[in-house]
Amino acid sequence: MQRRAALLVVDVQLDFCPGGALAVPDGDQVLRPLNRYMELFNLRSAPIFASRDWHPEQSKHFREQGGVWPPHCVQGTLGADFHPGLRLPEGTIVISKGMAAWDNGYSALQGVTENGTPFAMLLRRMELDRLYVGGLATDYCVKESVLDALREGFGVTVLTDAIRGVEVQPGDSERALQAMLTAGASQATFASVRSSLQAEGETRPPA
Ligand code: VGL
Repeated sequence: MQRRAALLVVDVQLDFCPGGALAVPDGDQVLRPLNRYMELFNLRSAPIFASRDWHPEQSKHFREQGGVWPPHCVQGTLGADFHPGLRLPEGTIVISKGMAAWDNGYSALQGVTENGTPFAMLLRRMELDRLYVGGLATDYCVKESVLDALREGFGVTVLTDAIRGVEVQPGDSERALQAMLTAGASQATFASVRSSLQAEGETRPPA
């Protein structure tokens, strides 16, 4: 594990969970593993980012305006809220994306903080060099965020026990994972992430 790693929790919002406007099958199954990851990163004082789709009412991303998706995650609506079962630690940095009517907003790397700071710029400023990524949906926002982060020069580990896909076509999630790995991402699950974080903690020189 690199010294300067952070956790990115992608779009765990009500509209992407069962009962939501664009429900990902078993989308809420990411809650339990992500809560464990957040606890782990938080204990080690590693930064945690949570991205959210944050669309205007009128968006070319939506079917009515020529897009492919039903309206979802409209700014200020209940469906745009993070799932209440997601235990975001204090200090979690929220990244909003898809805020312009022309913007699909798939990639968190194109998102901004509450102050409007571009996420990629913030990652560099914080001298982070690896992102551990989980959330929704494997075949859209997780995939595009991971590919974008790799293009921007960051190391990326996909948390395969903490992602779920939309699966417009069966197999989309598996193809998305393969595309991420081919582009240079690693994959890991909880036990191995925990032990690499521990190993890193042990080798770190005393402060
Ligand atoms: C997403 C489809 C449409 C996602 C967003 O968060 O993965 N998927 N908009």
